Amino acid sequence: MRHRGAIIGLFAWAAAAQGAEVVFDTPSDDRWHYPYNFSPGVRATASCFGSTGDPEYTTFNDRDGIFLIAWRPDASFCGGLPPGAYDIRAVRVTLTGVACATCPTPDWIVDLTPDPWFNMDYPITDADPGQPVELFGVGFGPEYTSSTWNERSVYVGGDDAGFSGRDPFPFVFDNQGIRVHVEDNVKDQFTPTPWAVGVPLGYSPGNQTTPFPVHFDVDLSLSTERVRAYFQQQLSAGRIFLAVTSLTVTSKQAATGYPSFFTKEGIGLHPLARAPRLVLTLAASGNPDGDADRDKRDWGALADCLAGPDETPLEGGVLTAGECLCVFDFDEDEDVDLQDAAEFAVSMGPL
Ligand SMILES: [Ca+2]
Ligand SMILES: [Ca+2]
Ligand SMILES: [Ca+2]
Ligand SMILES: [Ca+2]
Repeated sequence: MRHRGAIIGLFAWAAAAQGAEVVFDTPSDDRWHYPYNFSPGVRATASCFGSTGDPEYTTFNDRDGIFLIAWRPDASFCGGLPPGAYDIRAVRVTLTGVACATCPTPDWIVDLTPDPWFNMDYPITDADPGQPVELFGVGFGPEYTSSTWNERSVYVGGDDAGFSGRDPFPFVFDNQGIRVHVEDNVKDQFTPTPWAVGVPLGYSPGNQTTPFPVHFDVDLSLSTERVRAYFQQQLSAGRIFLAVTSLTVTSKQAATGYPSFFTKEGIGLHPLARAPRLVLTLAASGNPDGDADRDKRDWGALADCLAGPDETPLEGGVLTAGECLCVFDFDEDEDVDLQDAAEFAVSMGPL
């Protein structure tokens, strides 16, 4: 508990530190990560399904249809600071489910709870109908790195010619912080905890003629806060990667029965088609150097930002105006002024 003493009566502190929403409404890269996607990166939709419902498909990845998405912070945002400079309070991804008057009506079954791996092994014995749409982090290697991969990159993963892990691959952290592939979690006999499960809004299976949103609210506390740290690191590195997958049981030629989403190239196919959206809720960290404290060094950076109430923060210090707002606008009124400085002063010390 911070002690704000007499200062608290002067300002509207109650509004502070909830965090401001930063919206990324168009990915830099979005791609259906599937062996038979012959137009990688430019395809208008991406679907998510598994391959474990058919014993013939032993060389395919269990999570066969994967939607890979990445967003880049633009110049107006404070990307590129040290990871610890970002106080991330919430992360929401919204995908738009494909539906239209003329295409096959989506009829995948909504299941909001992960199914144990042994229920999804052949023959399927899933007690609750449907399989959840799950969101995970994205790891790279051995072919690609987070710098070299883009939405047009050549597919790496299992197909009818042979088995291999995906690259990029969806992952969860283990207890040591190692990134563990989840695309073959049935073969590997474990049940990963997704970072988020997709919750569709206004979706009526088998009777849906308009696109609909599917929200994924990330549990940042998972793996002892390593999931939150992942987002901090990706903001710092300049591209935020996520994978949406499912073990949805389907047959080879099925036209529906599994979730399918618009990519950014799908905008225009329907008036309600939307690109994958990422919304970060960021609070002022007061810690531009990203270490474990708010100290005099951070104070020096704040002093360089100070421009007075309702003014754009000053350039010329160690931070740009956008970075000043990102790190020091405690009361979220789009300036860095003495109110913010007072908030910083009462919160100095170890984080
Ligand atoms: Ca794309
Ligand atoms: Ca189920
Ligand atoms: Ca610091
Ligand atoms: Ca302010």
